[in-house]
Amino acid sequence: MLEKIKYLTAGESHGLGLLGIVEGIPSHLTLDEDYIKVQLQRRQKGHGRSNRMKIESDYAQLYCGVRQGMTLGAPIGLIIKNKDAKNWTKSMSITDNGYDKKITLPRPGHADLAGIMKFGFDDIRNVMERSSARETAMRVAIGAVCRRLLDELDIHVCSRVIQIYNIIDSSQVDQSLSYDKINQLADKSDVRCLDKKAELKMIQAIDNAKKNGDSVGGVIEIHCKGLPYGLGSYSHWEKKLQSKISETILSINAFKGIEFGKGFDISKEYGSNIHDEIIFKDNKYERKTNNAGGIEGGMSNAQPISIKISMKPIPTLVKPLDSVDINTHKPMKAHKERTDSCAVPAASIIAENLLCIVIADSILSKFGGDSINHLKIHIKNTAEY
Ligand code: EPS
Repeated sequence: MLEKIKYLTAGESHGLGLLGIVEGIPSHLTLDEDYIKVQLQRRQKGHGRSNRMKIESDYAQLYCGVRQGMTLGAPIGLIIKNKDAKNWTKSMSITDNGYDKKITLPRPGHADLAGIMKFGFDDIRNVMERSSARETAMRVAIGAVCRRLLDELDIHVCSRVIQIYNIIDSSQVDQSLSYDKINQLADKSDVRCLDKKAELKMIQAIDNAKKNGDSVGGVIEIHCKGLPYGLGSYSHWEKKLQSKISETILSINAFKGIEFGKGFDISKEYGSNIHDEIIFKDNKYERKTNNAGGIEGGMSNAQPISIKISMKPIPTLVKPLDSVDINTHKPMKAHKERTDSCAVPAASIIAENLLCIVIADSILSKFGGDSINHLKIHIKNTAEY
């Protein structure tokens, strides 16, 4: 659970748009719409996305909480309009207009079946509109606000795609490069992969899936550097940093698993091979390796945080799987409509920006500060930073 930052989103995929409110951002942080737009545009790219991304050009309007280019310490309100909404006016009308075309064929892997059972709907559209990953556009905008705060503190986040379908890029990220540079290199690739050979095969894998009416998932890697000791805590279960990160990251649509550092592979090793030995160099502690991925005992240990996340293949399939009609209970193929064949590259941008929310929250929890200057003074006055 986050401690200092609260945020809410609202909005349906084909409704008028998305609303967001974020509370807990200190005053005096310079912020503008263009800064947020960069992250929204990064999220819209990637090989394998549907034509929906050609319709949308996401832009978050800062609606309140910012004055003269500067945060006020008040809740910040944001609006992203759905350009596609004009094509859905009948189906998505807020008032009852008698529209009666219902979707009754739940898609395996989607929220459809559990969603209608939970809320008592007879039309799957009522579930799919909000369970759609469209909502992540607003979360990226909110993440970008938090990222602006992290910029001020010289904390940086980067990401890349290391697997699509069964194609793996096993190269290590060059930690001597700036994270801006790593993001620039990844952003140049249509699949956000840094290895050119793997990139080509990943694109082919997506094209094959698309040709067959199918979809593919993958694995994303994220890094965050510039962190102090002691974000999170060992002292209480809900304060552990890996729990906070997992809660947020695994809330992203289609994300199924998370690993920190060497992750699951660590369980195959002797302890003596895997724990990161400590040295003292240039008046500070260093580590010979970073297999723990920057977190020990539920706290940041001043090494880069490194995480891997797996994303399942998108469940809306052009060649649909077996399902059952919720009215007749007769076997039918699942509902199909416009869909992405792969959204892993976009998901890496979502994860990057959502990680910024957790890190900003952990920084504010540890150091506090109503204004960005107070926060900086508190950090400077804390010896272990
Ligand atoms: C999504 C289905 C597709 C994606 C959408 C997520 O939308 P549509 O049904 O309009 O074709 O494009 O993603 C976005 C709209 C977005 O902004 O990322 C789904 O069912 O989750």
